[in-house]
Amino acid sequence: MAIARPIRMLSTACVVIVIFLVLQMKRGSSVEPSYNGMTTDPLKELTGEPEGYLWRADEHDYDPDSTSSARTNAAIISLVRNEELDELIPTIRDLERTWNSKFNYPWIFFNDKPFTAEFKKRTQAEIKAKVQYELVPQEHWDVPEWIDIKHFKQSASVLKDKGLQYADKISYHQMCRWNSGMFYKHPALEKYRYYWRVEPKVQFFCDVDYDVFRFMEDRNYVYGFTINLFDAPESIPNLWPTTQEFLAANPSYLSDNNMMNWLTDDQLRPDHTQEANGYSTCHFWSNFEIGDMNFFRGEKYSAYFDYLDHAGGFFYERWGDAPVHSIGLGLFADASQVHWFRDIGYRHIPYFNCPNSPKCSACTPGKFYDGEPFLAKEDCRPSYFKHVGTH
Ligand SMILES: Nc1nc2c(ncn2[C@@H]2O[C@H](COP(=O)(O)OP(=O)(O)OP(=O)(O)O)[C@@H](O)[C@H]2O)c(=O)[nH]1
Ligand SMILES: [Mg+2]
Repeated sequence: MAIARPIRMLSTACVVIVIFLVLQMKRGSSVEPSYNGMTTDPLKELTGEPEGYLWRADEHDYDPDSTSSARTNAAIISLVRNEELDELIPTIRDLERTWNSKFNYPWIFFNDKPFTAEFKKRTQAEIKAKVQYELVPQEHWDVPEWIDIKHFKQSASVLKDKGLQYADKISYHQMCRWNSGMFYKHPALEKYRYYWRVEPKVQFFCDVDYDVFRFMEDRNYVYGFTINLFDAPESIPNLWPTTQEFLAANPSYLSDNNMMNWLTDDQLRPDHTQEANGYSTCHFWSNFEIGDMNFFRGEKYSAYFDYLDHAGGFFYERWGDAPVHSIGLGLFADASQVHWFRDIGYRHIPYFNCPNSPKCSACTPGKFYDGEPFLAKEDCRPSYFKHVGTH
């Protein structure tokens, strides 16, 4: 039976439209991966332990009370408020269960106010290793005398109107400054080299069966991260211009194998790079850090922090310790000395680092965020992997 001509024409048109749409979809999906170099998320691939020699608790002495243990000079550190105790306890349990109950590194808690007896009692009950409670010296916490409080209040109110979280909370600015350039000067940390920073409410998902501090030391790593993110450009408009002034005055500080291409990438989120005056805003999310304090105590980072501190942006803007640490590392460290701990399952709301590994449970491999879909674009790993690598 012959098909009527109009029906034949309509069918042909439908086929042409379908072919056109399929071709368009294919084109769209091939554009993004060609930039980001992340056609598949490495966290979806099976992840094992890092290569090379690893120090294990069943092969060395990690007894909490041993005076000749295999522990290197390192501590777990946490700046925390008394009122965050209930949120801190599950975090301590997570890290003790997945890692520290095997290696028994000391925990050191820091606070700008004295810890309560309840805080000490309940935290101590969760930890076999030694625990210390330290007050932050006033001269490390107080707003420096060169900061004009009236100017701070005016700028904070402008930033708050722009919707910048915590902009008008002075203690948040003090905390960011302390984490940027003060924590490693605390007398209780003087004798230590490596630290693992922990915040209340974060979660750990994977068994880690090697001594991560020895791992850092053996490979001469200066910094380890889990999550790589974009920042709010409105919090740091003058951070990059101020950094450039510092670099112009100290050109020899720039590492030969630096991460400048990651710091200044203007392809993944051009609007961010423009708003932050040349800085991509990409950073290591510093609520998780495993680092070598000798890097921060060194001449280059120390001079950089002092320069930033006197420029006033910790108060007149809302410079965070994450971009400040990251820029310092990106400029002064060797890129090969920074390590992505892909095997440490981690969450600070709303982002994850969740590897595909039999050692992990209770997180979804490769899932980056929990919440609204717009959060997906905060992931800066495509730029980091492209410019620096996945090591
Ligand atoms: N002792 C003390 N600790 C603080 C203060 N402000 C922040 N902290 C701690 O500093 C760390 C970072 O503060 P958060 O409030 O978590 O900041 P954030 O991670 O940017 O914000 P959230 O997304 O709300 O978690 C946490 O470990 C806090 O417990 C403070 O004024 N005093
Ligand atoms: Mg936090």
